[in-house]
Amino acid sequence: MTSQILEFNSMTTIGFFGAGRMGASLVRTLAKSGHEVHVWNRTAAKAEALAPFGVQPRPTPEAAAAEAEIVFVNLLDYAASDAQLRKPEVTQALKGKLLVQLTSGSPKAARDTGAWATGHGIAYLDGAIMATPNVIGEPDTLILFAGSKSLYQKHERVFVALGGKSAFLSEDFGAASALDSALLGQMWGTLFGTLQALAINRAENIDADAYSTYLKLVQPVIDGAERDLMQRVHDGRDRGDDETFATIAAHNVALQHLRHINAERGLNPVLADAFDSLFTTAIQNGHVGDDFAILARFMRAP
Ligand code: FVH
Repeated sequence: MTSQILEFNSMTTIGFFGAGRMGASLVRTLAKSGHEVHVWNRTAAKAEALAPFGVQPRPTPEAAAAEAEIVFVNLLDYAASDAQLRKPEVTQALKGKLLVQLTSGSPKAARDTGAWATGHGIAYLDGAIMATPNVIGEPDTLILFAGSKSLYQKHERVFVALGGKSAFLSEDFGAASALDSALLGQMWGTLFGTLQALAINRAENIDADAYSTYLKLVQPVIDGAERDLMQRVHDGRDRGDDETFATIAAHNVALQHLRHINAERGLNPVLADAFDSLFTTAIQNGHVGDDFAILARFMRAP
């Protein structure tokens, strides 16, 4: 009985702005975890569609926040979010509560919203969802948080229910979005590289299964080069040395082959040309014999 009372007491009344693809998944998961969830969505029908999951639709954001201890926001972007949060009646309804921003945005937008919330007596956590709606609530799902550490710890059960690997990063409001941006940069690098490979496969009639087979064989080499690059940039060992796998000169020669096949086959040159511009800059700055890691210097702010 005691644990049931504790369980009941640990249930939280939650306000939620947004019932899109991600918002609806988050809301259903919170309700399934036993929390009372009051949801508002610009298109009311999407909030009402969540009622069968034990969720209570509310006609306005301030109504969704009124009885809540924690208020989540998951709207399309910060413009949509700010337009709601900064309505006087919504700001008033949020005072004294914890606002958890799960809308994607830049580190600056997160810091600006954190400063705004703090200035209006609203506690703030900024979150970055490193997952798609279908895996919300799974044990391996990762959501990054930054902001009020004490309130993250107080409500950790709520956040871990949304993603079992959820983690608190820092009291810097922008930290979750910054790490999200870095990880997205890594993801898009891989996905855009895949697009270039698939374009060549199609032009040269390379069988998809064959390509996958050989990619698996080469993947350890790619992973090893990535580890070496990260370590070298971390250590500052970006000049050519005896352990350098391939110099800028060697990489650049190989890249020209890629540019030639793009030209010969009429493939979109945009990615290879972007890589070429970095190599050209490095070479023009006297780094033809240096390690690939030297390119990190040309990605940073001058
Ligand atoms: N979907 C995903 O996999 C990614 C995973 C990582 C995190 N993102 C971020 O989550 C935010 C919402 O993304 P979404 O996929 O749920 O997007 P939609 O299904 O389009 O839902 C958008 C909601 O935002 C509402 N909305 C849009 N514009 C406004 C506005 N001007 N005023 C008020 N609300 C607005 C929209 O309302 P409605 O169209 O239903 O009336 C939806 O509730 C996003 O930041 C992703 O980057 C998801």
